[in-house]
Amino acid sequence: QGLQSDLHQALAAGDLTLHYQPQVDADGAIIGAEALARWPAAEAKGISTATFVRAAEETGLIDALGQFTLARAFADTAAWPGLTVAINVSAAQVRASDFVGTIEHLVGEHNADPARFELEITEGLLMGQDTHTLDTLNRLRAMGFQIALDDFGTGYCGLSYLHLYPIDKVKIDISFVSRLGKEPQATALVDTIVRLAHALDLSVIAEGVETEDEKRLLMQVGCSLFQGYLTGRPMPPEELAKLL
Ligand code: G
Ligand code: G
Ligand code: MN
Ligand code: NA
Repeated sequence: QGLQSDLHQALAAGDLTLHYQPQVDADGAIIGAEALARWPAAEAKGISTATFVRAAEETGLIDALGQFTLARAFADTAAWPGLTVAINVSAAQVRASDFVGTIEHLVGEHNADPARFELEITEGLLMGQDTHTLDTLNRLRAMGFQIALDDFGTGYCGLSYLHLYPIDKVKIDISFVSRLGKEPQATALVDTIVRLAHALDLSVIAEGVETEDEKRLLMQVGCSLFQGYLTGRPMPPEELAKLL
């Protein structure tokens, strides 16, 4: 209750910001960045982004939070030509009756080029296999947005949804990456995910890459895009701009 009204006020007051985590290729070149919401006043009280995003999802504030993130990412990204920026969107946002209209409005307002953005969805959104979700994702794709499947491998859907839905990229979940080099089966598992993605013409990025060893094992199985503390923590936009 308290968190809900605090977040409502913070959004209205413009107290939230976005940090950006670099995504790099095999040569270390920054090819993109993931936008991650930050609320400094909450963080100071020990409330994580995951906690307030979940609260927003549970209380209907996710549309307002989502609109903040989209608008801020569209504005920040204008200064970074050539970079693809990934934006997390919650299932409840995509399922809202007029997500496409909302996003069209924001694109117009910021004169944004959808082709420079990737919308990160999760398997949970796809589990329902409903036509509204399929239609929404198809329309976003037709506008030029790329669709990435976040936390890949942690959900409970079958593999069939991978070709039923318009998906461009999968993000290998950190839970697989962090087992590389520790558990013998981890490499085989990641190898299978990469092969599956490539067989379906999807690109693959590994998230939560923290060590050179993980990066090396990922490259060995054909994954050549990385995101994680090894190549850069989430940082304010000014800091990312300096790295570009
Ligand atoms: O850096 P990290 O602690 O930021 O993120 C925690 C969780 O919050 C992740 O699951 C991430 O996807 C999610 N998240 C971060 N920013 C946003 C946002 O702007 N919108 C949504 N829907 N989720 C976000
Ligand atoms: O759910 P999603 O994948 O969007 O969230 C990514 C989360 O992972 C964010 O909270 C982000 O801050 C965090 N993160 C990014 N890189 C690393 C990493 O190398 N290690 C760990 N443990 N977390 C990371
Ligand atoms: Mn994400
Ligand atoms: Na993830």
